[in-house]
Formats: sequence, structure tokens, C-alpha cells
Amino acid sequence: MNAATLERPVLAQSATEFPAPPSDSAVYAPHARTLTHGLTSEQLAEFRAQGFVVVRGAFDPAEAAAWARACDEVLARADLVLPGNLRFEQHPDPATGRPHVWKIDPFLDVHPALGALTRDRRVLDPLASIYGGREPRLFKDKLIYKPPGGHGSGLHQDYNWWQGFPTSLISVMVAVDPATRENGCTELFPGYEQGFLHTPGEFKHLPKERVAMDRGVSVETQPGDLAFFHCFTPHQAGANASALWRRQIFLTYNDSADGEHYQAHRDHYLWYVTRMKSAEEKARSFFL
Ligand SMILES: O=C(O)CCC(=O)C(=O)O
Repeated sequence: MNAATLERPVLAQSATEFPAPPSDSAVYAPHARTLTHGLTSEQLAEFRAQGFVVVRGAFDPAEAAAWARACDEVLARADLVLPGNLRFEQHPDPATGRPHVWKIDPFLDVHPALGALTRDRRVLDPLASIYGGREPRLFKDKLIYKPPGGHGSGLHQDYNWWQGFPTSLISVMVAVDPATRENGCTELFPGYEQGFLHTPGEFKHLPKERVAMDRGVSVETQPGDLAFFHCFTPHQAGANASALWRRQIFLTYNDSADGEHYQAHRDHYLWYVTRMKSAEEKARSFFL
């Protein structure tokens, strides 16, 4: 990747240089790589030490405001926000009893402004610097709206739901709205080097005794901030006790050296969300 061809200005970090790998081919010689938005050596060390790193101000507030508008536009889509649409997880609003959208999973094709984020170098370059210069591959994309009164997420490692897929999986949390303790910001726990802490094959949350709960970091963020965390990094998030939405996008990638798994994961996810449904409920469900 030639840094000079990128349209956007370099934000915050210095570029990370990767030398060309050795080549025995006269036809194609791999080239050195510059990651314009790669992590600094301090950020990389932080990721390696604790299993996550927060990158502040990666996107500017105007860009985040455009995502917020796109999120609103999607909710106005009467052709998509339908009771049987499994991509749109809905729950009764505690105040009104009317259904509200809690999550869209996957979301990348529902709005171009949101889909473009999955290809933005400010998301990809930090991952490539973690992957030793190799390109990341998108594995999963979800958009959590967490409206006022919306439920939180129990303590878990994401890999519990991705067993059998590569362990190079890393998620990027993209803040659309300000996230606070009150509206249920993500809380990350260092210690991913302990490996997989769940009981294999069980889709349950982690018992709190398996994690040093006093080491949790509540990741309060501003629109445009990013947090990168490994699939073994335990995390949880509280309910939204505020009057404001807490919209966050979660993009998950694997090292391209581990291959392409987007569709395989999507098939697995579809199985997961329908596995408890009766034949009648399945007949009323669709994935639009
Ligand atoms: O909403 C959050 O902050 C966390 C969500 C989460 O843990 C997940 O979707 O795996």
C-alpha cells in the first residue's frame, strides 16, 4: 500500500514500516508496506500486554455524525424493520412496550455510509500492524443501538461464539455516540493471554470467578474513537440507564493468513439464532 495514494490526511499516529518479505520469484516480488494509520509501537505494546488498545479520535466528529444519521435512516426503513427479520434484533421498549431495535447483525449492506467503514484504512491499518503487516479480512459486522432502557451484555469472550474459527480474530469497536458508564459502555478485562476461559461447546456467559473483575476498564468513548480487542479478551457491558442511545459498531477481522471465513460465520450465526425456534417460528423468520 502506497501511503501517497490515500486520500484522507494522516491522523494522530506515525506510519508503521514493514520490510518486503523474501521472494524467490522473478515475476512477482513482494513489496515493503507502509501502514499510514498503523499503531505506534506503544499502542502495539499495549495491545499485546492487555489484549486491547483504545485509539482516540481516529475519525472526526463530523464523520461520526454522518454514521448517526445513517443509523437513523436505517431505523426508518419499513421494508427492513419487520418482526420476523432475524438481522434486526428487537425488544419491547421498557417505557412504551413498543418494539425497539437493539442490534443489526450483520449490517454492512443496509447503508453505504456504514458499509464503507469496514474498508476504511483507519480501521484496517491498526489491525494490519498487529498482524505483522498482513491484511485483515472481515469476519463479522454488527451495529448495536442499545436504546434507552436497552439491555446490556453478560461477561464473555467472543471466541465462545466463534469456536473452530481462527484465534487471530480481533474486534474493532467504533463509537457512534458518546459511551459512558451510565449508558452501558463496553468494559474490557486484560488477561487474554490466559486463553479460552469458557467451557468448550457451551454458549453461556463466563462465571465471574474466572476473571479478575477488579481489573475491568470501562471504555468511555467519544464519537469517532476506536477500541481494538482480541477474541479472548473478556468483556461485558451494562444496560442503558440513560435517556440517550449508545450506538456502537463492532467489526471483527481475522489475519488474512488464516483465510476467508465471512460466509462460514454468517451460516453459523444463522444456525445459532434459529436453533431454539420451533418449525412454525422458523417459517415466520427471514434474513433481510
Ligand atoms: O455492547 C457492548 O458494549 C458489548 C457487546 C458485546 O459484548 C458483544 O456483542 O459481544
